[in-house]
Amino acid sequence: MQAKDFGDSFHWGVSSAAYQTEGAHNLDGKGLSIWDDFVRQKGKVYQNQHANVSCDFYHRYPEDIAILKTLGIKHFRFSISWSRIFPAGIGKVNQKGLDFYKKVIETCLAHDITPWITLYHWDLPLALSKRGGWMNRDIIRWFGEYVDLCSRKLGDRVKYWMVLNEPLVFTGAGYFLGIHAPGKQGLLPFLSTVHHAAMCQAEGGRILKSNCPDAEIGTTFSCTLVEPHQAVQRDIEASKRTDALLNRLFIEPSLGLGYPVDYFHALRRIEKYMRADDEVALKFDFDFIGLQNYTREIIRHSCFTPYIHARPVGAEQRNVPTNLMKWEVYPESIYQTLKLFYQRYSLDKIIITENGAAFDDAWHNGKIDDSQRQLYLKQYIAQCLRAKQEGVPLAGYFVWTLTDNFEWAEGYKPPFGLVHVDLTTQKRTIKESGQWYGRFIRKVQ
Ligand code: GCO
Repeated sequence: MQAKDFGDSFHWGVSSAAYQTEGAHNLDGKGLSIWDDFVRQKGKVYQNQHANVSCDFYHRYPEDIAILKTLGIKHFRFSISWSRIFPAGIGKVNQKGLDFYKKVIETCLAHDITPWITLYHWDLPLALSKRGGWMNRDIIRWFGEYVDLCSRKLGDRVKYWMVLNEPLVFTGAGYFLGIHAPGKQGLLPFLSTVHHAAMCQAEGGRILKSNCPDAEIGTTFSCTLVEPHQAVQRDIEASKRTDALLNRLFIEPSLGLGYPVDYFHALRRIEKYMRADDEVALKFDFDFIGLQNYTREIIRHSCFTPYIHARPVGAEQRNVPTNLMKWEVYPESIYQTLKLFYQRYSLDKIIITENGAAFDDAWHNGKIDDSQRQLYLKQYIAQCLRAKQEGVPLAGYFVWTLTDNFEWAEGYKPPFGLVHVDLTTQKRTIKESGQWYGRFIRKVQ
């Protein structure tokens, strides 16, 4: 396999996110986000770690972008921190925050690197969370103000935009399970946030399109190959419900198909939050769909799991290869997922906006020999090629992630980066996987 098999116009990149990398959590007028607050609560994050400094992308972006240049990575996906732009979520703009993103964009462009911006990667302004956050329908207006400002101020230089990052994860982990910020739990907080996030997904798309008519507007979804544990009716039904939750919940309303309530009955209660014209307002015709795939789940029926009556059979129980997140390493999952999304929805353009893995990295003679990550990437990329050769309109692939960074509730324990960061000295060391990825993609460019 060679990168040129994907074609000359294929976008090879890396992805990152503001809260996970920037640090500078309270500098230059930035307001706090729900993650700044969540990490202060004891016991929420592995060893009570936080991202107040993290890998200090806020000050070290020139160095990190220079690494992209050295490796020949021409596409860089990063997110904007809403509370750096609007410290209180709405109202007064923090010019220094805006200037920071302008500088990051300028630095990318000066190095011939294309910036891809995600508007929301989970760091809601704390001030808005205090007013109900995603549970409050007013968020459609608040988010609209934020998207409008970013696209007007930065739109002349940015061609690729994504509205939300993995809405299922921030609603599910943040408002149902309570394991991510803001730590809310229950079906009703979850359903209200799902509906408001789905409304913002479409509304954000419309605002971007109207302010930047020449830009390509996308949004991203986490997606997981779901397979039944055994070929018995109960497990098959359980895996359909899980698929509805993991893979269909946010894309289907945007395509005008509504929420997948037939497969997952508890979702019917979402109607409580819907108003007369919402079904139409939920639709938006995205220019591309970002898919983020890491693994597959094997699902069995379970009477004890509320609402969904399904539970995963963990990778460890199945004796299959795993990474540090305990996720199964199963390269075919990305192929199957690409095929599934394409066949189900006839999408015109798909980008793999994230794929990658956390492994224990070993130092050898001053180098980080992360052959497992390198192998993982090679195998997953080969499965992407297989899907592309079978007609899936795959136009890009982004590795999660450039530098080791703050992995949410897992803290710094699982490193996903192509570049190691010593958090004490902030020294960057390109891992063998990063060198390999660079060599691999430079062959076409
Ligand atoms: C997500 C996010 C990233 C993660 C990555 C590894 O998918 O959770 O987009 O922020 O760090 O996926 O878990």
